[in-house]
Amino acid sequence: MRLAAVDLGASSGRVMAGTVGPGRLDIEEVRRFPNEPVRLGSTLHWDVLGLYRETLAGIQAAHRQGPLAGIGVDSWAVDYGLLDASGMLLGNPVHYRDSRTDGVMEWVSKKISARELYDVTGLQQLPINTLYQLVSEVDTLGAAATLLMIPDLVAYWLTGEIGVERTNASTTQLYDVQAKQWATGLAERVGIPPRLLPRLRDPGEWIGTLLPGLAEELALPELPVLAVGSHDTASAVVAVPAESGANFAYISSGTWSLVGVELAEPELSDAALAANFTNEGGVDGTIRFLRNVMGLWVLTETLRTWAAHGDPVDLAGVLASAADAPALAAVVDIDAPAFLTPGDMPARIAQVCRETGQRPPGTRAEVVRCIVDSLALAYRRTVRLAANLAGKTVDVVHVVGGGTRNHLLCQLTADACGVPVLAGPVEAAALGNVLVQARALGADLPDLAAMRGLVRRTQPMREYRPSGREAEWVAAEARLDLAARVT
Ligand code: LFR
Repeated sequence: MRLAAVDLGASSGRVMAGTVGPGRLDIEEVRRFPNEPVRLGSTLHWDVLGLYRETLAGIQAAHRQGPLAGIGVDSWAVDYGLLDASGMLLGNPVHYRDSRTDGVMEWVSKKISARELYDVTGLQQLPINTLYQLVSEVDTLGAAATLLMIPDLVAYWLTGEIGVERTNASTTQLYDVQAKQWATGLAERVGIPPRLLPRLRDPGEWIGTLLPGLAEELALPELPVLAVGSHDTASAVVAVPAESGANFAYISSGTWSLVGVELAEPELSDAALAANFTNEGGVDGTIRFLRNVMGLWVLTETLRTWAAHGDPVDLAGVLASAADAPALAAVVDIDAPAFLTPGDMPARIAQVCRETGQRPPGTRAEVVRCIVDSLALAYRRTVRLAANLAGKTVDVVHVVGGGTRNHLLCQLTADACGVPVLAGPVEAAALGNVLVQARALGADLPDLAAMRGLVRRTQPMREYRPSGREAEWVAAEARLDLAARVT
């Protein structure tokens, strides 16, 4: 059966066509498009209508290449659109990197303690969380009738059906991770009207069929639209090709790097709260116990800065030179708030190096090496923390997503973590999306183990073995700890 996966990432979107059959799983890219934010006045927006237009064109092209049995939509998390009572979009969705949430986390923490928020939602504290975004616009919520997360908004435009899928709801910090319902009590206490929070959907649920007018306009049949793990990370984790019973950690590596382990129940200990680990909802009721590491965003924003200064560099070339640059010469805390917002990353890296008593990287290759070393160091810490906090052993780290193309980063991840890295598949989110649709339409994929087995048997993977330079990573980590104490 052939299925369309609409996978909208923070840097690019794509429509992929997947074919699933007994022992068969193929995925091909039908349409890829950039996802470029638009600054309007002082506010950073998503171009959500542009994404919708590209989505339609992608679905249409996918069906022309071979009849589709279903469509599933996943995207980055935490962002949303608001509808009025007549179902019209109220305003253009705002980008989670917009500065409207500055100071909001602190304001909310005076009303609801971090401990209480964590007890209910299990979520890590990040200024990007939906909760903080909604509080930042609380005065404008009066006109809103319904909140839809980005994939739910696209599904609504496709089908006319309203609802929010659970894996993405779990990233809002307005979802009760144990009761598996909206945390309406928390919402009310910060002025968010609970009426905004619509009915929840499970991955695999039938959302509806393409609206007749839309189907006609696109010359398509009224195809079914199915709920998938609509949070891209939830879909990506479905497609982690782990062996049944393996002790694995995963890194879903893209704009962000989501680093953690899979659990059956949320882990809400004081230590997990202090380490700022999140308990996001996964497909089939699993918990994604992980931390957001700043990810390839810092690298792409660095390349963007150089290009904006009229001096573009080629990624493959600069990574090759970075591989030859001195290892661990300068390392930064890649998760520092300084790296969250758009801007001149090389200047910020230099600044952080100076503040922490290190010589800033000089050449471009050194800047890139600093970023890649710092990412690998963050992976080392996070994988170990996840294992310790969850009482698990990690024997292998699975890296999935676009970051698997970065061989230097994969090798350094194996070196830093001290265990083998298995890298692939690249298009994990789209594969997870397709697999959940296929199951909903009757494919014999009863559980995550079956889906992962199929990915393992059909998709390319590359292994990286640690090169045994543990002492250098221990020393770099100690340097970072020391620097954190100085600043
Ligand atoms: C990855 C991701 C992360 C989420 C971040 C912001 O694409 O979905 O899981 O924390 O984007 O939405």
